[in-house]
Amino acid sequence: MEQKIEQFLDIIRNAKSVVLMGHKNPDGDSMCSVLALGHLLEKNFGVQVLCIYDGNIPDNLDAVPLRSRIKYFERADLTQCFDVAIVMDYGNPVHIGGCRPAVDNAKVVVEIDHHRNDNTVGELCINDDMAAATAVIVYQIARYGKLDIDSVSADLLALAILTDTGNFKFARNGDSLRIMADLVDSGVNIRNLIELMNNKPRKTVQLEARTAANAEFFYHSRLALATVCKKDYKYLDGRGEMVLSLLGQIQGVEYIVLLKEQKPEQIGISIRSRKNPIDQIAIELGGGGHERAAGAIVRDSLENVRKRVLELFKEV
Ligand SMILES: [Mn+2]
Repeated sequence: MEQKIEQFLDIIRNAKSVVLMGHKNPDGDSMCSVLALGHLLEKNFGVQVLCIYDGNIPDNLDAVPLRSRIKYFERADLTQCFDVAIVMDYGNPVHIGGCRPAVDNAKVVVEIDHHRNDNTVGELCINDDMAAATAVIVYQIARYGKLDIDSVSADLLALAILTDTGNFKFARNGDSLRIMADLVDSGVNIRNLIELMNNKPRKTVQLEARTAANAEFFYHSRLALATVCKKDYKYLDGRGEMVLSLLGQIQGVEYIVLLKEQKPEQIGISIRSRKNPIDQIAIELGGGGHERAAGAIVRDSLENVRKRVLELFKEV
């Protein structure tokens, strides 16, 4: 790891222009890690930095520091040849989406990720699948390189860790907690950061509440199933994590499914489990993910997808 960080810092010392990106439809870790590293590199090395994304940024991230610095890929010139492209928190090359030309045109490609990935795109891969967030690796790079972590980068790293660990529920080891302790000692205010993410439009919160209230329950109420139809889909924030989390708090519910009619005949499915693995169900639907948080997109009617999902859960 240290040798790779050393190599990375060497690459940056020799670079003038750097483009950074995370996965499509960025979450807190993806976007804030990109912005934090971009800011650190700009301030500490004087390189020219461009941060880009594909998809949509959730409303709750609209107020994060430097939010305006990350550009939708179509509004950036990706035909230019960057000295370095840094691909972060992406997991799989398909998740790079429309940002891909920036990777293909770069002289050197570096990746920094905490997903398990057999299909890497970087010549240099600083990957650690035990890290609770990509931001954990960014912090380690900054500390190793003795970079100045100013209050903006500190807030961004803290936001990335808070969101990806679900406020530390998913921390797999003590690293993210130790890093947060350092960040708090350096002036980060966790309460303010969480408050900054309470930033959704009223219609979104009302839709989320209504969707949870209208959920159906199956198989002795072990499965909760909620649906967002097409006319409401635009109000849903991100993947609908709030709805999934609300339903997951119900006593006796083991599995939570959210069906989202993104377009006619295109249904996004998010599946969560409180105990048993459900990634196999997502794979059978043509998707994938983690053991207890997975999803898929199926091109069929809402009614047919609902039937198929219910059929698959019959077995579990
Ligand atoms: Mn992540």
